[in-house]
Amino acid sequence: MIKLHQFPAFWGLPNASPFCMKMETYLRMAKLPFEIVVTPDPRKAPKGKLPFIEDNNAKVADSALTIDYLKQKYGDTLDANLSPTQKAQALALQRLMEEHLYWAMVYSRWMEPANWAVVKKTYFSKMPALLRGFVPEMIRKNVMRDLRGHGLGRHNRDEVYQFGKNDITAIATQLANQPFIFGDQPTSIDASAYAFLANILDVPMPSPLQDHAKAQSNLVSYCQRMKERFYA
Ligand SMILES: N[C@@H](CCC(=O)N[C@@H](CS)C(=O)NCC(=O)O)C(=O)O
Repeated sequence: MIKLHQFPAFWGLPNASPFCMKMETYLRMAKLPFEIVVTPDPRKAPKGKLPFIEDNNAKVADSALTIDYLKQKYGDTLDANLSPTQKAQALALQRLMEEHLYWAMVYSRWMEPANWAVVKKTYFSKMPALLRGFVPEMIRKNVMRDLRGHGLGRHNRDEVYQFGKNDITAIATQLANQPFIFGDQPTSIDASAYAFLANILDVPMPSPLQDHAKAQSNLVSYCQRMKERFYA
């Protein structure tokens, strides 16, 4: 059976890491049997990030590479009917969410003082008290470094959120009034879209990103639809 290694779940979400939630959602959507291995420390993962899977003797890291692997090994029921244009659009949307919107979300969690207090209390609650005294701040410094390295962290607060809000608007525009990103049937890009949107909408960390996502009623009902269909 496939083992999905991912962070512990918080806040009633399948996972507070959008990449882990994307992976779990994909496995559920593709109806592949799997079990979850809660792995709080990403340093033990093959590429130092979560999620990764174990499938018999293979370890596969990175959600996109894992989905490619699963499609090759177990077939591609979700995306088989997408046209080449839709596949190109899916890739562009995936990059928008995973390589750009993600960082605005990271900013909202780790840089906003009130949200950082929530993150600190939640993510590190199981850590021994001695380590809790300094490890969270150390990790926060690394996140700040990564935000700067990515480039989004060099902008001011308003600019970061404007970039993120534009991304959310683009997803809402693509979805329009369809049930799923490409129409009546869910495809693998819905695993990403649901994971990233729910991680903005359904977290106890207010931000202009969350306000903007809440104002897009099609995105709110989309998340509800995905939840009912794949996490009932
Ligand atoms: N490209 C990777 C990204 C995974 C990723 O960024 N995971 C984050 C959690 S959302 C992580 O493990 N961060 C830990 C770290 O950077 O130390 C994927 O698609 O799986």
